[in-house]
Amino acid sequence: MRSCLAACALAAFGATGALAGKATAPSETPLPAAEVAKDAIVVDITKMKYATPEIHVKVGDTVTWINREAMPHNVHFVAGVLDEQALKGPMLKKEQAYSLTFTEAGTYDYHCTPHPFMRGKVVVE
Ligand SMILES: [Cu+2]
Repeated sequence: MRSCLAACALAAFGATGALAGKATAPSETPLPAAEVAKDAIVVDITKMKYATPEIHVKVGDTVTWINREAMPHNVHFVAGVLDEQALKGPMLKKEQAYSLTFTEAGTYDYHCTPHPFMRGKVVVE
């Protein structure tokens, strides 16, 4: 299981480039919410909202979004926010998680691709 995860992550890295300018994705593909560490910094997605729409973290922290409802959601940072290219996270089904590790201080706005009224920001201090 562990080696499969590593291989998959590595394959995704080679295929699409997991590195963005100001954040890195530990895994390009969604992970089961059950695999998220107990002490993780989590933004739940529920009722068509990011439960913590503004989250403050430190440089090097990893933020994990977990979709808690049946409607699929993602996180989408437009071009110029984290990198020259947009970072469009994978769609998360219920109880799937996606993480980003923020490597530079700043304020980074995001939204959900199919639901642009769903908005949030990560403030990296
Ligand atoms: Cu959404």
